[in-house]
Amino acid sequence: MIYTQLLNIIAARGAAYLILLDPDKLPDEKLYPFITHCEKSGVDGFLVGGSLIIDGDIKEFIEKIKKTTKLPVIIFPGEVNQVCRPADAILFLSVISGRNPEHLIGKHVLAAPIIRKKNIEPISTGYIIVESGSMTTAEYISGSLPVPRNKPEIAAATALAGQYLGMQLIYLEAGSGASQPVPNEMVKAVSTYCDIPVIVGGGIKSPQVAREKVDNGAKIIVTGNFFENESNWGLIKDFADVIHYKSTVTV
Ligand code: 1GP
Repeated sequence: MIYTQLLNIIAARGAAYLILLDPDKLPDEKLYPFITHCEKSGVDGFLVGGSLIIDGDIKEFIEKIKKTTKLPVIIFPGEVNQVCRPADAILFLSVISGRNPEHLIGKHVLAAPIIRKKNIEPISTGYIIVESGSMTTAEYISGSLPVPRNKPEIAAATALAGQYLGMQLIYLEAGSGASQPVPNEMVKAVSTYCDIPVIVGGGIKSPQVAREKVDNGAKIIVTGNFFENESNWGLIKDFADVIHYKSTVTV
């Protein structure tokens, strides 16, 4: 089970590191070397998907990734048509920061039978979109208001409600390519108020910032955009090392 695997990594290494792969932005000639580099650098798994995919064929993309690596591939869905094998798991996301019923339950009703039929592990995730400067694709596409970035108490209450509804993870999302990541105070408020692991992603562009999120209680860090620039690939290991602050322990 991928969820258990993530919990084991968190217990052994302090926190886990996932990289988001965008089918629109990784052509084959970059995909294979990138995945191999991630694997060697200590990345724990991949998220695939996003709020908007223009060109990429997600099924074909996941097949290629699975042929290259044994690391888990987890769908990070923006739409029901992104549910496909051979992904290992799917973040079964509810946009609990918003009040748009389609993203709270509507899409889920359509996706659930497909997830069951394809035998993909669903990981129930409360998705909290956080204000990060200008409007992000996640905000726009989900048609929902983000949590104001200076209101950690709203994020904490929302996350706790997600936990009480039975969710397994909370995802604090600043949005892909956000100019500012989720504030440390908010990561701390949510992490101390809830008992379920907190994922933090969006706009994280340095190992130092990733480490700040972990120091404030994040249990999973996600980066995406930053590695679209190949000259940043050398930093993947630095990210993995600071996130795995208990890295002397072997999993
Ligand atoms: C987006 O949290 C992820 O959903 C990653 O964001 O692309 O800004 O790293 P970035």
